[in-house]
Amino acid sequence: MKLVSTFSSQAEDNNKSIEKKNVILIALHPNEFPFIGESHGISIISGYLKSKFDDINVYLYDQQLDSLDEILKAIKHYKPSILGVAVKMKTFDQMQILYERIGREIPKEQRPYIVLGNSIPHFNGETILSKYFNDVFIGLGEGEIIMNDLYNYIHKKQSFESIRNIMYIREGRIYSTKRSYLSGAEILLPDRSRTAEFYKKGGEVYIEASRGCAYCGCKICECRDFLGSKTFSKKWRPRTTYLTLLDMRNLMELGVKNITFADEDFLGFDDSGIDRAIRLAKAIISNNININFRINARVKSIYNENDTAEMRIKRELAFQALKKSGLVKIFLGLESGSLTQLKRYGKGFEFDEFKNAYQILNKLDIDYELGFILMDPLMSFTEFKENLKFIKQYNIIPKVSSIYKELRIQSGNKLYLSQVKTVEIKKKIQIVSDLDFYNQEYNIITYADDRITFINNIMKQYDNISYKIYYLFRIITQYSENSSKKDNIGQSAFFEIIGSIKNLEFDFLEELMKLIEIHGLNIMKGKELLNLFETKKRFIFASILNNKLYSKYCVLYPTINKELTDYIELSESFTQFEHTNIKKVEEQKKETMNR
Ligand code: B12
Ligand code: SF4
Repeated sequence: MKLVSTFSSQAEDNNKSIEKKNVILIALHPNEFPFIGESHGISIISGYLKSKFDDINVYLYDQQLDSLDEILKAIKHYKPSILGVAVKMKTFDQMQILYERIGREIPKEQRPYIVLGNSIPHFNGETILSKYFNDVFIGLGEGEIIMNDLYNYIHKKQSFESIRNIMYIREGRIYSTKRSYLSGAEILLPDRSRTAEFYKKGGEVYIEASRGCAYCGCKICECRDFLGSKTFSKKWRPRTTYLTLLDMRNLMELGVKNITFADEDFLGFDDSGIDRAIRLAKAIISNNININFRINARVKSIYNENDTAEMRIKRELAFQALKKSGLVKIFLGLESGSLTQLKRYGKGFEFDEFKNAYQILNKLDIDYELGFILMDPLMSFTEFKENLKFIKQYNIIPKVSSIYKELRIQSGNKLYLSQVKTVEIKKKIQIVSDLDFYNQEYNIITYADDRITFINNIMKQYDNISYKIYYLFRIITQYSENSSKKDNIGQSAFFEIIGSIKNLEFDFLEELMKLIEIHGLNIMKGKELLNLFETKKRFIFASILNNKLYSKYCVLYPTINKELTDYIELSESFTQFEHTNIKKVEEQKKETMNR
């Protein structure tokens, strides 16, 4: 790697005219991302700093609420000593603009120490320092740690060398200090100064009850290198029940009625995690906290085949108690209905465990959404068929978050990537590209099985212009329940809409499967099917727009309306939306298939 050699380190720059007590934290946001939600990372860092330092002033800015001009104005006004930026996935272009404007608009002596944190800097620190910005600090892992130490350093209470979780470049060499993790008790109260603004705009509000994942073993997830750890004791760290409760109480006082636990693994380690969940649920009830909440859980947290009979009962009791205390939905990482694919993903549970978990959730009448990654580049046609069969067998189309979804191989995802590399060498083909830095993904060039490449090419076209609007509906239903309560942004209309889109997608995939079985990789017939299903989809979207099914309930109404109108404008044959036309195409298709 070529390193920059002429660097004047931030750490050696002592002539800054900055306000030592002021700190600004910014969360960048991808352009035109059709969703808003509080950036919990910067809120929790701010809360931590405020509780550690009496004299500190922390100001929160978020591109979802504030323009870049407003953010720059604040930097000029407050002259902070530290500017912490959360460079979340897909925001590196925003970071470049911000950096360039700081360089242009803020005199050198007034420039704060710039710290970049969150996932892009964490996984790409060396590249950022050597190729993009050589005068920033990279915050590794949990940002509370570097921000605490850097603030102490600025106030001459700590040496530069003792700052933890930092990466920086000096005289062409990259240095990084040892990773440190917070204990659960150090997950303090977040700064909720901007929560109400997000909530009022229909944005999602997050909270934590733990950090990390007790399993950290999936080959499609890099949590073991990020907020989790490879070291057993640091993998999963529960927050204190007291602070979780206090946080919820504060949110209730702000008028927030719906929240999502950001925890990757809400229940964590076996017995202790279940006991803790029961304690938390009881405490929520006894403290009269009335907030609906959603959690992420693993299949094994609901049913574990190694459990004793006593433990099995306890698990059910925990979910009953959680439901009683406000749990309205669980996100469950199922990811596949094929045994071999599940193994490749390293999910670490058995299908029998899912079967039991599924029965328990249905019995307890707890709503759930199943994470599902149908397509991965190493998938075989047999696995594809197994997945469709599985979805049908369990009748889970409405529960699967997306029927057609390609695995995203993200930066840092070494375990899955190494499986790809092995197949690439064996088959002498290139399956994935180099890392696409802006998207933070290794793009899939081809699938190992030609039949999957064929299906995927068609599905990509099918998804192409409707992706954004589909994503919007998906995210609205993800953060709501299919209930009749009127204070819920995701009313049943949304579930009906998303249900019909998912059913259509499933039918399409099934038809593609049959086509391949009967006709092989016949491009013409594939296109005919694509046209048919495109027309059906346009019909669904047009009727949503015409009937304004969602307008009464939804704060996201203007966004939905705009996206739908754009889609309709973009789709060429809008004028052919007559239902009769669809029937005609279907009849033609039947004839073709029968020939
Ligand atoms: C909520 C969430 C979302 C929300 C975001 C809402 C919002 N406004 O932030 C939505 C649904 C929009 C979303 C979208 C996506 N997400 Co998301 N998301 C999450 C989730 C479940 C929780 C995030 C959270 O609040 N965590 C809790 C807080 C405390 O952690 P944190 O934000 O990471 O912050 C800590 C550190 O990162 C660091 N830090 C953060 N900011 C800063 C700033 C500074 C200066 C410093 C020093 C440190 C620092 O310190 C913080 C406190 O310790 C995480 C999983 C998880 N549990 O973290 C996935 C996760 C972050 N998402 C992920 C992905 C892949 C995505 C998408 C790319 C998916 C997609 N293709 O659409 C998009 C990207 C869009 C975007 N830029 O936000 C991945 C990232 C993987 C990776 N390699 O980095 C995660 C880790 C899930 C996973 N295990 O795969 N996501
Ligand atoms: S259970 Fe979730 S957080 Fe844990 S390793 Fe698997 S995907 Fe990652």
